[in-house]
Amino acid sequence: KVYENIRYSSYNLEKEFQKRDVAIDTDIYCITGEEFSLGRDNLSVVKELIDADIKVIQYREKNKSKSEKLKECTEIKQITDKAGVTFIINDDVDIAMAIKADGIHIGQGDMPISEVRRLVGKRIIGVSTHNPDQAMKAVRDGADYIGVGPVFETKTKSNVEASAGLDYIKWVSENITIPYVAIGGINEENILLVQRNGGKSFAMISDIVGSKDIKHKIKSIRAKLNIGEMS
Ligand code: 3NM
Repeated sequence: KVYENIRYSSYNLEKEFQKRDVAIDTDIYCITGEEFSLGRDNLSVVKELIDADIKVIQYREKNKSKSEKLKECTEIKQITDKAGVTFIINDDVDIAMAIKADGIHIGQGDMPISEVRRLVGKRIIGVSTHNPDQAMKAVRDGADYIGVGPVFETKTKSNVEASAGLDYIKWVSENITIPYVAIGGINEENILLVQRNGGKSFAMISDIVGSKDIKHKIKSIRAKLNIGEMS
């Protein structure tokens, strides 16, 4: 897939969108997933992430009840607040509001962005996108940042779209003016490839929460990213 010639490439987004100051610029954006966490619960994983100096954490749980999620998010919010870490909730706008989360992340099938904005006010809104059309629409509709993926094949998300590949992240890096986060199948082995194709922030689940030593994993990913920046 080559997106270079598509009609949007000369589209001037700045005219339509006033860039917001978003606390989302980070190197590694960690997402929870208890079923991949080697028996550890989300709370202890979050503590390890904070200990490893992760600055943005998203709570994502597809198999828990609303009340379980609310309880967990309430506890996590106390820790992230103390640590000055940005805490984003996946999908559940009501939980995000109840715990005063920093932001909400929604997918393509969820509520329209305008409706979410009406509910969450100035909180961060992130939107998953899988192609340039969706990226352009999310920007026009007022997303604060977009997810860009799946870059590679992933087993973590069910019903995931076919992988969007490195061309899509490259297109976003050249055409989109709001923060963006690469996602989907990213790991320590392939992260440099994503960086070389325009990736700046990298959202990861399984390679991080699924590693025995989370702190060590993050340290070695960061070492790779630093080398990539220098070369
Ligand atoms: N969203 P892992 S891919 C939650 O493309 C999610 O929007 C995706 O998990 C998207 O790092 C994905 O284990 C799963 O591949 C990411």
